[in-house]
Amino acid sequence: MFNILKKVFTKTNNAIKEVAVEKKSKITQDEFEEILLEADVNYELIEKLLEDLPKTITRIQAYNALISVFQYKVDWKDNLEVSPFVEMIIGVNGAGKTTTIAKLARHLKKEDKTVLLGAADTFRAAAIEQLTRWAKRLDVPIVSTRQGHDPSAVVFDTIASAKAKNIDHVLIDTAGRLHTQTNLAEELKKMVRIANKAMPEAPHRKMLILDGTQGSSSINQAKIFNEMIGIDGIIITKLDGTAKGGSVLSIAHELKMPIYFIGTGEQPDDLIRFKANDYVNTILDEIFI
Ligand SMILES: Nc1nc2c(ncn2[C@@H]2O[C@H](COP(=O)(O)OP(=O)(O)O)[C@@H](O)[C@H]2O)c(=O)[nH]1
Ligand SMILES: [Mg+2]
Repeated sequence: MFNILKKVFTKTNNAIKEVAVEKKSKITQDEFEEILLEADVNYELIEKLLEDLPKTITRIQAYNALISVFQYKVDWKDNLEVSPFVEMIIGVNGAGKTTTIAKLARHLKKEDKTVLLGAADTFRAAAIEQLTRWAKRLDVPIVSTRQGHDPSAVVFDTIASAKAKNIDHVLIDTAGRLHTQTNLAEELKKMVRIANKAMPEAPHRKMLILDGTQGSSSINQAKIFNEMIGIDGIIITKLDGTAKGGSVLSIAHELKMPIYFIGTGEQPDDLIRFKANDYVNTILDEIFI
C-alpha cells in the first residue's frame, strides 16, 4: 500500500515540498503549521496538534501527533460471518458511490466472495444504467427496477435474492440528492427499515462515501447523514489528483469513524485499504530526512 500511497499523494506531497524545500531532522512549529495547511488539514486541528508539541519537532514527535488523530475507539463492523452481509452505500450525488460499489465488488470477488448489487438509486435512470454497466463489466449479478420505483422494494428484493442464492455480500446503491433533504432522510430510513424486514440485523454496515477533494463541506455532509440513519464507516474517494490529502486527517478528527478504504482513481482496482500508519509516514517522508 505504501508505494501506491506515495503515488496517490503526489500532488499533496508536491504542495508540501513547496514549503518544506529541503528535508530536515527537525522542523519548527511554524514550518509544521505551514506544511499541514498546505496539505489542507483543517486549521483548528493544526492548532490543537501544535499545542502539545515542542518548539522544534522531530519526526517521532510529529508522527505521534499525527497518528493520535486516528486513535479513537471505533466499532469496525466487518464481521463477515453473516451471510449475506448487507452493506448500504450512502453519500451525496457525485461523491463516488456507484464507482466505489464497482471497486468493492471487484475487491470482494478477489477474496472469492460472491456479490449481488442492488440498484436502489432509482431517482435517475442514468444511475441504474451506470451500475448495470459495472455489473456486466465485472460479471456480478444485479437487482434493479425502473426509474422512479420505490428504492425500498429494490432493497427487499436484493436481500431476498441474495438469501435464496447464498450470496456472501450485498452492495446497495442509494440516491444522494441532499437538496431535498427531508425526502432523502425518509427514503433512507425506510430503506434501512425494509432491509431489516428482509433480514434481521440488516443492513450490517452503512458506508458513507466522501469526496476527498471537498474538505470541510464533506464533513458537514457526513454529520447530516449520520444524524439521518447512523453511519458505520467511511470511504474517502478522489484522493488521486488532489493536493488536499490532508483532508483525511480532518475527516478522522471530526468524525471519529473507521476509514475503511480510499479511492485512488476511476477504475475498479483503484481502491486501497486505509492504514493510518502508512498515511502518516507518506506525509512525514516529505518533511524529514
Ligand atoms: N479520480 C477519481 N474519480 C473518482 C473516484 N471515485 C469516483 N470518481 C468519479 O467521480 C464521478 C462521480 O462518481 P459516481 O460513482 O457516479 O458518484 P455517485 O453519484 O456518488 O454515485 C465519476 O466520474 C467517477 O468516475 C476516485 O477515487 N478518483
Ligand atoms: Mg451513483
